[in-house]
Amino acid sequence: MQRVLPDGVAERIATAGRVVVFTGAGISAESGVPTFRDALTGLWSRFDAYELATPEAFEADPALVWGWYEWRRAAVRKAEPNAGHVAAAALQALVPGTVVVTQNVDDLHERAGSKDPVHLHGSLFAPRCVAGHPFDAPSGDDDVPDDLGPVPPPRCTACGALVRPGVVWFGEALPRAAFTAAVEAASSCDVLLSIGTSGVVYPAAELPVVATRSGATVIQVNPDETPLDDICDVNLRGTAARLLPALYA
Ligand code: BV8
Repeated sequence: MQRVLPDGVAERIATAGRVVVFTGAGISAESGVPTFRDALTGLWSRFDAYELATPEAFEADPALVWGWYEWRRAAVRKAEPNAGHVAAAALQALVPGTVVVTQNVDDLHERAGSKDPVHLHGSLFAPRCVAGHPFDAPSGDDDVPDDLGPVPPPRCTACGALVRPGVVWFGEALPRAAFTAAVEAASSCDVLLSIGTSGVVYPAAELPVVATRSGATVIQVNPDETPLDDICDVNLRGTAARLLPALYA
């Protein structure tokens, strides 16, 4: 596999002791999981993800929002990790000081073998009731139809309250421990790889800035331009599944 990095940067990565792999929805795109902005096809195409992923939307129409997340969760269950996820896990094995920090709510990093990925925005697989009690999501949802629509959310078996997706919605605080761990990793790493994120959602999008201010080399992998282009040392135009494995070739 041909090398994709300028020489100086290739050495920087090869000698890095601490690496952060910071990922967004783009790393799961080649697994067939729609990116966040594209997570609205078919019946969902008339909605805006930024409006559905809010407490207000869930309060206004719990079945609509719960149905969207069930549809997304089923899509993730049918997907497999791609070469990008596998490369992130391989990097952790090669460089033990590597931390995967993801904005994604899928479990593809885990299924590719990444150890303890930091989930800044929660998970599709950790529903809880609005009072905070964990809820065991039914595992047999592989037969969810592709055109799933609104579905009334279940009720908590402990308190009877509505069950909600275990994700961080817009206007909700990120899990303190996760964000603290992510900032700590970004501020003490030698290299931060920003993979498949549009870099528009905060405070997650601050992490590459934290890294570069701390003297790390920041490398972006994305087919498109993003607001992060200007703060990255290297912008690799291409997909995660193709370029991430090549970083260590
Ligand atoms: C909060 C879970 C405060 C739900 C998500 C400044 C500071 C702090 C907050 C703000 C701020 N400015 C604005 C805000 C408010 C807001 C925000 O950021 N708004 C944006 C729209 C401007 N932030 C919040 O509300 C956050 N909370 O600040 O709380 C607070 C504090 C105390 C007490 C109370 C409140 C919460 C933000 C989290 C929202 N939840 N996800 C769900 O998934 O449904 S965010 C969601 O959108 C994703 O998780 C992801 O983070 C984001 C989308 O970004 P990407 O992952 O990048 O995906 P996207 O589709 O956009 O882009 C994909 C990219 O991949 C593209 O660039 C594409 O080119 C590329 N790509 C495509 N294919 C490939 C590829 N790349 C590589 N390979 C490929 N094959």
